[in-house]
Amino acid sequence: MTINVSRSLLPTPTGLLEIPALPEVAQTVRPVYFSLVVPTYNEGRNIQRIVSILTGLLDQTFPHDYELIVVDDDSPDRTWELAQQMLPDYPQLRVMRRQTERGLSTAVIRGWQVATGQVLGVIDGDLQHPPEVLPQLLQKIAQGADLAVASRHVEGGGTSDWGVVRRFLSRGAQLVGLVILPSVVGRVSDPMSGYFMVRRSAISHCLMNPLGYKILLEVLGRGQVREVAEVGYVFQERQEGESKVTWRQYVEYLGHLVKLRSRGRISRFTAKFPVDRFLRFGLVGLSGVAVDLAAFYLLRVHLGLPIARSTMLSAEVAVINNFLWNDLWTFGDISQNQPGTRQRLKRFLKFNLVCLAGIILQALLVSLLHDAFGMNEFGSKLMAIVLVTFWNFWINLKLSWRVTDVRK
Ligand SMILES: Nc1nc2c(ncn2[C@@H]2O[C@H](COP(=O)(O)OP(=O)(O)O)[C@@H](O)[C@H]2O)c(=O)[nH]1
Ligand SMILES: [Mg+2]
Repeated sequence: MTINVSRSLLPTPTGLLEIPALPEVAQTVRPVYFSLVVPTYNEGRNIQRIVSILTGLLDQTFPHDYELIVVDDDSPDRTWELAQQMLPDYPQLRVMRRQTERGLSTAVIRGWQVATGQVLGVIDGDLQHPPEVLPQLLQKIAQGADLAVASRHVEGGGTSDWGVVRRFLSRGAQLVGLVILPSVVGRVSDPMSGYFMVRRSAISHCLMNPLGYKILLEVLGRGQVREVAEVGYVFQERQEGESKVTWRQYVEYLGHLVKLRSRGRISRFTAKFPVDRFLRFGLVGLSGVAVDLAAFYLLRVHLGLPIARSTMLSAEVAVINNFLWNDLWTFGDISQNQPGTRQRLKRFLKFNLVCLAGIILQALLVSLLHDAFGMNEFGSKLMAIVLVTFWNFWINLKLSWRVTDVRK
């Protein structure tokens, strides 16, 4: 009889995609510390392996204090049934077979709705997310992060052997996201990650309404996530089964960004525009102008270099000047948490790229203001400088000096 009970499937929640708070959960069941959802669709060839690896790992860390929730969308290959067969031997395993809804993001939320953990996580069911990273993610949460994301784009992260096109598409999608929804997409280095954990308290009672694949966007866009931490991981190649990603997911991704944006939730994270920081950034920018002119004078007059070379070199000297001041002063508090020459070099490279993009943007704006709106040349240039300074500041804040670690 016990076997019958333990072999039964979880009920599938319906209605609003809202996660209850812990006190409500605790009234009906004994909560665990950690609930990990594994969304699956046609993962029959992976499911048993991943369940046994994950439980093996979690049994060591949280014996009896975790649950593994497989949420399968009624896969034609009967993934859910294969998982169900494991129930008697894996007491921490739960299985849900969804028959009325489909889609990765909603599957994850439905899983979290029946979860009892204080910490809610998600990992792909195809072994492309290395399970060994789990303890590191959990450690970040224990250290105070509200959200710990496994990232391909930080130290220790990567993609096994992705071709140029795939990398380009992935980064392109990220860039589009940064333009449409900078305050959400810019908070993590890998906003497309489907491998992360979040404190229940950060997302309980937020009405979710995701579109498509990118559940992390939804968590960042609607939750109350304060501290974010990242852990590098290498996205493995699929050994068994097939990816379900098609061109449709790219379209859904764009729709998801627009949807999140139009809900006006952005202001909630950014809270207020960081005026202090912006003023410091502006002052550093002005110092850069002086440095630029002085270096130009030195190179052109004293060293007699050609004008084009002097211009480029003096501009780079100004970029270095600005970077150093910004790194020490404007964003000093953030840099402190990302120590080491390597990290600094990375920030410097990003800063350079942003400056370069800023120059191009400035040129475009000047010609637009001048040619299309008939503004005079210097007026256009001044206006373009002001606009690009704002843009520059924002992108640098979100990209070069992004906060990615838990405050010490
Ligand atoms: N429940 C559920 N899981 C899905 C769905 N689509 C994909 N998945 C699962 O989500 C994970 C990631 O999907 P995958 O197709 O491998 O994406 P990729 O790794 O980006 O190519 C895998 O475990 C899939 O089985 C879906 O519609 N419903
Ligand atoms: Mg996959």
